[in-house]
Amino acid sequence: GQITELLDGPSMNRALTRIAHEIIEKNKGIDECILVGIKTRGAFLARRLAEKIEKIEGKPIRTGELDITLYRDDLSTKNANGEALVQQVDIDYVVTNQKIILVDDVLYTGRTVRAGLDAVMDLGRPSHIQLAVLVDRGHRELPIRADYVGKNIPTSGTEKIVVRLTEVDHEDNVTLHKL
Ligand code: 3GP
Ligand code: 5GP
Ligand code: MG
Repeated sequence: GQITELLDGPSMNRALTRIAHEIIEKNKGIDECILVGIKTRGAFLARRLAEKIEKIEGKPIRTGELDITLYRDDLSTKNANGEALVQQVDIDYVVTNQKIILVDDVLYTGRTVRAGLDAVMDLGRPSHIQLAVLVDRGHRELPIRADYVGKNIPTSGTEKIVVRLTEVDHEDNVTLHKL
């Protein structure tokens, strides 16, 4: 099918730079913040945000990772009828009274994020949980929204967003694929 480029490498980098600034501004600094990336690509995005935030603030920010797998019969079906399952929690800090910022590449039904919220809240009582995504493609099935969005991309159920990151895909871009 037809492929459209939505973000090239420089545009992606600018969006992440903006989100890094927004995170610092909204939280009045980053002392109580922990960035938690959802594998695979969300974890790389969390590391990129951490690098930018550290450069801006001149001090380190804590990071962690969650591995959440979505069980779906068919990723291309119109209805996202799968359930998200937390496979691994890699957060080496006390979360109680801290601000957790979940990071994912694409926000769609919200079921992955819901599983992420559960996993974090199982560890303690964060003061806040926020969400940063590179792409919000709409079609939420749960009352979940992102606090920081790289780009809003209204999609149909038959379209697919492909996020490529140099860490795993040897290039940075976001493309829309009409199936
Ligand atoms: P990523 O998080 O490394 O980008 O969820 C595991 C992987 O499967 C994700 O990889 C994501 O790209 C892909 N995936 C999961 N659900 C969907 C979906 O509804 N549409 C598309 N296109 N990819 C999905
Ligand atoms: P959810 O439907 O739970 O919001 O998204 C499920 C998972 O699949 C999330 O990790 C999300 O990043 C990913 N995902 C959902 N839709 C797409 C898509 O169109 N493209 C890509 N690359 N990932 C997607
Ligand atoms: Mg993802």
